Amino acid sequence: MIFEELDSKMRRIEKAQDNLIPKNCFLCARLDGRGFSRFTEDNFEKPYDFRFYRYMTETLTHLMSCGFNILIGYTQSDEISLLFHPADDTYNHKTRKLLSVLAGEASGFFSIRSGTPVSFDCRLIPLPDEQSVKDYFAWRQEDLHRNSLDSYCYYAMIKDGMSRTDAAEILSGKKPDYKIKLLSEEYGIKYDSLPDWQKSGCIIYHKTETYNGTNKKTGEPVIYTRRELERNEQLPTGEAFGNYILSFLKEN
Ligand SMILES: Nc1nc2c(ncn2[C@@H]2O[C@H](COP(=O)(O)OP(=O)(O)O)[C@@H](O)[C@H]2O)c(=O)[nH]1
Ligand SMILES: [Mg+2]
Repeated sequence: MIFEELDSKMRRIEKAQDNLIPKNCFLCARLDGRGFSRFTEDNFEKPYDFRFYRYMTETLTHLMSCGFNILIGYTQSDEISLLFHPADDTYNHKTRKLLSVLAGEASGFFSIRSGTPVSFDCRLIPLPDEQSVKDYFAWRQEDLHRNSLDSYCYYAMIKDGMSRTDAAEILSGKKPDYKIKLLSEEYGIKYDSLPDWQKSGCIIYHKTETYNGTNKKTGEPVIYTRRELERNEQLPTGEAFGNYILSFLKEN
C-alpha cells in the first residue's frame, strides 16, 4: 500500500474517535490524583499536610500558565477544577487533546515537585449555564467541608488508639453538629479555628496589575499592565461562593 492511501485510511479511523466540546457552554475540567489515599498514607501528615497542599497549589498555578486560557482554578484535597475562559478555543476544544494534555501537565509537574511518580485523571464538564457554574463550584466546596470534618474526627480517634472500623462506625450517619462537638469536647480541636484552606480550598485567578515604568529609549514615564496570578485562601462559602465564582465571568 502506498503511504498516502495508508495515511488517509488510518487518519479516518483515528478521527472517528475525535469528539469536540460544544461551543455554547462553560467548560470546566476536573483533575483528581490517582490512588492518592495510598500515596498520601505514608508520605504526608493526616488528615492535612501543608506540603501536600503546596504541591497542589503549585500544580494548579502550572496548569493556569501552560498555554490554556483558564479563568479560575480551584483546588481542594487531591483535586483541581479549572474553569476555562469563554474565549478559550485551545485545540478547537477536542476532548482527547484537552484530557491528555491537562492530565499529562498535572502528573508531570506534581511528580517532579514531590519526587514521586504519580498521575492525575481528568474529566471535562460542559456546564450549560451560569447557574450550573455556581452549582458545580458550590458542590466541590461542600464536598471538602464534609470530608474535612469527617477526616479530622476519624484521624483524631485513630491517633487516640481506636481501630479504623470502630472510628468509621462512630461517625457513620452522624450529623455535622455531633462531629464538631466530638472534636471539641473529646480532642480539644475547634473545627472553626482550623485553617481555611483545609475547610474551603483555594482559588487562583488572573489579576491585571498596573505599574509605573520608564520607556528605555525616550526616558519618558510610562504606565504598563501585567496579568498576574493571585490566590484567595479566605473563600466565602455556600451561595456566596457561587456568586464569587460568577463575578469572574462577569468581569471578563
Ligand atoms: N495525608 C494527607 N492526605 C490527603 C491530603 N489531602 C488529600 N489527601 C488524601 O487524598 C485522598 C483523596 O481522595 P480520593 O481522590 O477519593 O482518593 P483516591 O481515589 O485514592 O485518590 C484522601 O484519602 C485524602 O485523605 C493531605 O493534605 N494530607
Ligand atoms: Mg484521588
